[in-house]
Amino acid sequence: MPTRPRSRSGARRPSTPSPPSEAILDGAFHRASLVAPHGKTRAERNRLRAELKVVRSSATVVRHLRLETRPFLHPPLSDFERSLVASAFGPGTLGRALGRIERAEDRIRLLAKGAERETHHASGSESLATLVRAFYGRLSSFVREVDSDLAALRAIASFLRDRPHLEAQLPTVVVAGFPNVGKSSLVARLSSARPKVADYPFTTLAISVGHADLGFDRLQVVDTPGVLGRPGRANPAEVEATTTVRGAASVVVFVLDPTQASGHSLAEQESLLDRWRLEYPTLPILAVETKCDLLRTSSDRPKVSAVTGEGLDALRSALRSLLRPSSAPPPVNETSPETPERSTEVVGEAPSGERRGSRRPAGAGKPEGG
Ligand SMILES: Nc1nc2c(ncn2[C@@H]2O[C@H](COP(=O)(O)OP(=O)(O)OP(=O)(O)O)[C@@H](O)[C@H]2O)c(=O)[nH]1
Ligand SMILES: [Mg+2]
Repeated sequence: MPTRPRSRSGARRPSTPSPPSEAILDGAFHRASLVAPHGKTRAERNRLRAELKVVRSSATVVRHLRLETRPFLHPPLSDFERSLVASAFGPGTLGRALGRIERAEDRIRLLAKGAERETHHASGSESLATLVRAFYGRLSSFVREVDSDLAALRAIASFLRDRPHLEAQLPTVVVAGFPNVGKSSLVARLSSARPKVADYPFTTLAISVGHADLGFDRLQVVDTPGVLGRPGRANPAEVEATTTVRGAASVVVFVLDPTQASGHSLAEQESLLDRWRLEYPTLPILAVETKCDLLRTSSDRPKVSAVTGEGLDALRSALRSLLRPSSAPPPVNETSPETPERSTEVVGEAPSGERRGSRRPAGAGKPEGG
């Protein structure tokens, strides 16, 4: 079995991953080495071999580069996915990497065309071999030049694989708030999602989605990492949560924990809520107090408990009235028609007749081109 290299002190060295270009070039040169040209004379076969090596190696490289860019282009990322990528990897990172790889493909095609032409004029096996060697050298440097872009694309692809794909046409409820307040517990109660629940902050580090049926339509319920609301000091999980609130929510359920078991005072949590209302004036934000099995305040906010299930029907009903298009018939399974309970905490409700989930919230910032 191969063993890892050891340093002089005998300790195992951590193996550094090989650059993406290495495997791409190895594969291309291997395929090119298998060419078996047919020709009447040896000179003819030599010339054809050189030509086929140029064609086959360049085509293999271009095909590999295409495979790396394909997940981002066919189908294209949604606006929300682009904004998630931009906030995690820096604005423009994805666009720059895709552009540079596309340019590398063009340069490789041109280079191959030129080398292929030259094989028609070269005479003698020695000069053909020199020509192919020179071509391989330039091909290698073109691919190596985009190594960092290929690595960036792979990191972004892996990031997106770990994130749910949100369906743009479905209404989306984003559950947000401070860390450890009970967001994931509530998402598990409201939807098919089963996120991890634990008594420490930042249990949730990435968004996840569950589905629910409000009687008239399917609904996406998104769990988010906690947000501490420290301006300019947000960690990546917090950035992901605010990007989701801004870019994917039809309605935000802002979870407040009045018990302070989360480690944060109610005033602290309310100040973030007030800030979001100012920042996203057209986004409906439904503030909900959770853990009402432990503490019930005198506020007029909806109260819920993810432990006993208390208040969940009223919460569903509030969401239904926020999300249901005014023209839609009442749900068939509803025994008594519910009067829309407008909480005093709900702001920026969608204009009547407009289904918020069918488009990006008007208050959402334009996603940064990734
Ligand atoms: N008594 C009671 N405990 C709750 C309730 N909701 C959540 N908890 C508890 O609060 C703790 C945090 O719950 P989570 O759902 O993980 O909280 P979170 O906001 O998702 O936490 P992060 O992902 O870390 O931000 C866990 O110990 C839960 O069991 C509730 O309604 N009542
Ligand atoms: Mg959580």
